[in-house]
Amino acid sequence: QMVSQGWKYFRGNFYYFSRVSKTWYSAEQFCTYRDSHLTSVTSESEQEFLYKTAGGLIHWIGLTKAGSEGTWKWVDDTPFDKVLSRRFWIPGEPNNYGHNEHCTNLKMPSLQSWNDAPCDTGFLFICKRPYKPSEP
Ligand code: 2F8
Ligand code: CA
Repeated sequence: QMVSQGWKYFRGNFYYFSRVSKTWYSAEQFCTYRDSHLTSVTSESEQEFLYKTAGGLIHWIGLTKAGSEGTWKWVDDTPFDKVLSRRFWIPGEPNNYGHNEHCTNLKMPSLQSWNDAPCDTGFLFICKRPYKPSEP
């Protein structure tokens, strides 16, 4: 029996908090190799779980800009809820600092914790994998 070593369970998903830094895309590749994606955030309780478990360290999440209009998109294809998400940005973010911030990390130990940052910067990261019970 495989027991998802290093993955933490929360409300129907397993989460992996890395101990090494990677660029955003390299982190996403690490996740997909393990049947997961950089995490989406779809509720206040999930956001609370993530920032508390992150322990005050900056972690990439799965939010990146896509298309010519540069709209935010979850890499796991969860629809992006702009209204819900508004409360999760750090006040003043996203600011596209230096016109080169197209990826998002969880920066502060707070419900208002998201910052947009350059995708090529190395940070810790969080993968999320749905819990799928195996057939009997
Ligand atoms: O003041 C907020 C600002 O702080 C940094 O830029 C000086 C962050 N840069 C990185 O994390 C690389 C900005 O993203 C952030 O908006
Ligand atoms: Ca920023």
